[in-house]
Amino acid sequence: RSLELLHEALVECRRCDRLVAWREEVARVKRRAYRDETYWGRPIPGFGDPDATLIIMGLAPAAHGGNRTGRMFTGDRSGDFLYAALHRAGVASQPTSVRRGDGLTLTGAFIVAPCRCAPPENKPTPAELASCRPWLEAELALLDRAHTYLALGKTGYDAVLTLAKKHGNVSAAPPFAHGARAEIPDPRGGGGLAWLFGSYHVSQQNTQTGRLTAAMFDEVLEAALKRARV
Ligand code: DU
Ligand code: SF4
Repeated sequence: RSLELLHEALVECRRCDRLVAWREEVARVKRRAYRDETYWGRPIPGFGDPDATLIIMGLAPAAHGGNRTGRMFTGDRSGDFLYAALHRAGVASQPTSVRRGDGLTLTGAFIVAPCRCAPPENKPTPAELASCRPWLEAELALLDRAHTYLALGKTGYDAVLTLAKKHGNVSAAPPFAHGARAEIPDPRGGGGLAWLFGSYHVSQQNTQTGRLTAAMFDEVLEAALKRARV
């Protein structure tokens, strides 16, 4: 219920001028293949199991993916790759994520991002990430059981460390790499510890080039899930 209230407020956010302009322009111009659809064109709430112990930290919505469908990683190649893996691991109820209302649910995992509006070239600025951070903190604060983080890419990895740093020392954490892992101060506060795992992002740029294979991703996901299920 409180997550729903947070999401109702989030989708009204217009704090970042550049991103508001971009998300709305993309929604107006559209991609030819989707021209008969009404794009979401707004901030994207987190998605998944409110009782999750595993938090999957992405980057930002894709212009014609989340920004079109209104759900994290839904309706694009990144999502095809991610949800197929989550389904193999027993986390996602379906291997595909096409649109909101398609019946997909997650068990044990919740997907968030440090930037909630589609940015030009998939690159939010540091100022935009800072503007969006309170939304992330507010959402994590409502995910009571979260204690393990799987970051997709360096921006997500650093976003987790930025939160953790408010609650303790993160200097022992390795820099982002595929397969990097660290025990860190709980990014939600409270004085406990959490685990952070890093993976290359599931973007087409990585998955189409073989930089990130399904086997590589499954391995990191399994390691994170094993820790999340402790
Ligand atoms: O209808 P609801 O229980 O408020 O769930 C909202 C939303 O979250 C729905 O799209 C399913 C998803 N979800 C999930 O993925 N896993 C859960 O355990 C509970 C809800
Ligand atoms: Fe608001 Fe975040 Fe979107 Fe900026 S990126 S407009 S802070 S929801």
